[in-house]
Amino acid sequence: MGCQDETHVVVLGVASGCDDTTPPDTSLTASPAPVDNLLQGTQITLTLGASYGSTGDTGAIGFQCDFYKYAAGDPKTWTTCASGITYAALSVGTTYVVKVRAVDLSDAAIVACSTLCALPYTETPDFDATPVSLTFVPTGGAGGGGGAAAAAAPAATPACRPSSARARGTR
Ligand SMILES: [Ca+2]
Ligand SMILES: [Ca+2]
Repeated sequence: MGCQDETHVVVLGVASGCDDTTPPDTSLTASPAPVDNLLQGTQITLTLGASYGSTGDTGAIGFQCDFYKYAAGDPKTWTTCASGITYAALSVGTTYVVKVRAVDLSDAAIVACSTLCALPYTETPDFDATPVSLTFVPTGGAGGGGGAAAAAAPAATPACRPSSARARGTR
């Protein structure tokens, strides 16, 4: 097991440290939630979460998002994002992908070192190596009913017209 805090310790002028090899685990909830990859409407809001599990790590957590059109390929451009982020004005029929990874911000600010920091060392990344990925296609429309409600509305309208026509006709 690695340590949870990469802060260097300096004793008698000699710095030593360790490498936190357990980054936070990412979770994601989308609203509205795509069903069979189909997103109702043209925008999506992501509620992000992260957990260190049972490691006892208390490092501050942040998030990075990689959002792109599937057809364009993954740019692997990770930008800082936060829970509640909304992607709006999406194109109907276009396939989008969003990947999210949690970051141990405390350790990301520190270059980890081995027992002796003077020795060359390649640290384990401080972000979730297995990002959460969500693929979806906006279908347009709005409101809670979706296609079923849209189909029901025209059916109800003709039912009203004959009755109102009869009412006028009898006068
Ligand atoms: Ca940590
Ligand atoms: Ca680090």
